[in-house]
Amino acid sequence: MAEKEAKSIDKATLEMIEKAAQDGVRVVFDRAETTRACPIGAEGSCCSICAMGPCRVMAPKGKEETAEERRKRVGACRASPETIPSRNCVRQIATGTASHGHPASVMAKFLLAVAKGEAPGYEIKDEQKLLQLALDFGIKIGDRSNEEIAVDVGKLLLNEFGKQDGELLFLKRAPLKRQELWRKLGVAPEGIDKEVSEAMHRTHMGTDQDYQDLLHNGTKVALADGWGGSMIATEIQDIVFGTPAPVLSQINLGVLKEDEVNVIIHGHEPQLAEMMAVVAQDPEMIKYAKTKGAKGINLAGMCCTANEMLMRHGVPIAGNFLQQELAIVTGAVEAMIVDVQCIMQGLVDTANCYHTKIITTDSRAKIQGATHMEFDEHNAFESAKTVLKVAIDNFINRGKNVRIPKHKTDMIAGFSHETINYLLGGMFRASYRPLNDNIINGRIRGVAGVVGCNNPRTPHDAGNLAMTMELIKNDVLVLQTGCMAMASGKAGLMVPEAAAKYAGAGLASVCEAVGIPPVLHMGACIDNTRILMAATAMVKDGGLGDDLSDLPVAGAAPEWMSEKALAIGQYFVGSGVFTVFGVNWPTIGSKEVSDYLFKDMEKMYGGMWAFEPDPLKAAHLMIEHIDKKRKALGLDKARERVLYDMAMRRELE
Ligand code: XCC
Repeated sequence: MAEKEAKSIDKATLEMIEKAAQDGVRVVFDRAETTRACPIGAEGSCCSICAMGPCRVMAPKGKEETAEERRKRVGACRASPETIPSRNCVRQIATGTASHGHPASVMAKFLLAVAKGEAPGYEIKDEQKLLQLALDFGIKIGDRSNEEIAVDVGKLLLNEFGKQDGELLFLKRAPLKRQELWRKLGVAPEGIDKEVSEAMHRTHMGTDQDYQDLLHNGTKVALADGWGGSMIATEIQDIVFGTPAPVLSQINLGVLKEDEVNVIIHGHEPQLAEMMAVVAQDPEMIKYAKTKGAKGINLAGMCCTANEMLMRHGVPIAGNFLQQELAIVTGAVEAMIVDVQCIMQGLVDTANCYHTKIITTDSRAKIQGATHMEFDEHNAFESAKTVLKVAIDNFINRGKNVRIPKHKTDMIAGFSHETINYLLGGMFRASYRPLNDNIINGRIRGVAGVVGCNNPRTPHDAGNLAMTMELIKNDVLVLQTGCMAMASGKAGLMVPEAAAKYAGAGLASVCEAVGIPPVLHMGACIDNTRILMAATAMVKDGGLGDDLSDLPVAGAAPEWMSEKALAIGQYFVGSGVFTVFGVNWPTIGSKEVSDYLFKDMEKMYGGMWAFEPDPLKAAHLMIEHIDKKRKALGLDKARERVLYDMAMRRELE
């Protein structure tokens, strides 16, 4: 039992790990035991960039290295133990940037298709956001239709990917001081695809061989993600699907239903998911499901698609990254519909043990053994219907070996930075002023973005939750996205009542006054840009310095696994935010490289990395950083006072 508990802290997950074992099904938790992480690769000391290698350059453990040993510890080309992990790390950042950027370019084309009437069934939902972008970009509004304006906006955004010079348009959204710093340091990205391509070239054998220069370029490519690809995707999705507003739903495997057709949408691109949400409610489809003996159609999400559907439609979430196979183990899932990223190949093996159909829908992501049914956004309604029919037809094949865990929790999602603005200041005086004021008076100590994945090398959800609880207990307001947000949702931290239960007195008093949870769900991983925008709004509102690096804020990904997380972390660091990762650190094999990232970067960017696998210690590193920033702003006294001043608390009640 103890060993099983070590795999997860989530009861539904543990129950399904047990069922998988009973059913003789191997899932990610089992594979992580038999396929151990390679210790050389894990510390970044393996170079497989050319066929002279792979070359391994690990430092000797537990003894001093002699000068002679150090001299010989290099690749065949003489690549140094600093160049190798830096090069690997920059490649990972570039992949992460591409993984947000390529879907974002598809999204820009999608906006054009919607605007030109070539994607029936979709429309422009957030006119205000479209017009604001047009204004920002100097696009004529006049008496032109939304569609005409959207064509110009779409073209301009699509151009951001292939651009070879100039500067990314959204850099201008950052505080002025930050923009100037990026220009001075030469890391202001020019084009999203250009930066990815340049990073791949620089990391080719025999090109950039100065680890500092490599990592400097890593920042530039990461900024092309945060202030480029990801931001573009978020903005377009809001325009076409609507900007999220708070919505109540439920999370965990208990959202699956015994008597309905269960369909899980898993992946990252919301175009199909949006249409599935419509089609699943179509009376004709529900009637069809009834002819197969089901009471209805139950749609649920997994990973980032889940976040998208939750915050815009209130569609429940079945689980986060490490629960994808376990959803199938319930025996109650008729189809899992997947697109791109974070889809484990193990899904097919697991599905073969039950009746579930794995349906791939994206031309860029096929899986051997799965059924491929390409989604056509130009004929979205029919496409979605065809896929859904396959799921409904499969209901009659559901076997007797069904066990759905009872566990599910209420959660509120949909805190876009615009919504936070309204909630804090009210519709007619929307502003971040109340947040800044409460930071200044010390009721809120600071703000943390705690984001990222699950990783089977560390107990599922445990680090995510321990860190979040520690932060809110210490009056730090926590903003979350991705699979991390789901860990908090499952634990009941995303309802307003959680403030009184788990948050420190100062934070709880503000949450109670505004009616928000102490942990705010801000969306999918691309929506980390909403956190950048919230932080920028705090700077612009005044009183907390004049750059992002002045703010009492910090970032973390305690259970990260994806290269996208590294890109996100690097764009936070490059934007001036102290960022701490858990599990493993890709350059830990080199003290020089790690020192550069953990210490020297602060001198350049005002933000730096830290690696701390203990989530409580990591939370305290973040709190220390927040306190350091408070002190620099002269706010340390305010916080000392607020702890004792009951009159100040009563003021709010
Ligand atoms: Fe990580 Fe992004 Fe994937 Fe979940 S889904 S495992 S990247 S948190 Ni986005």
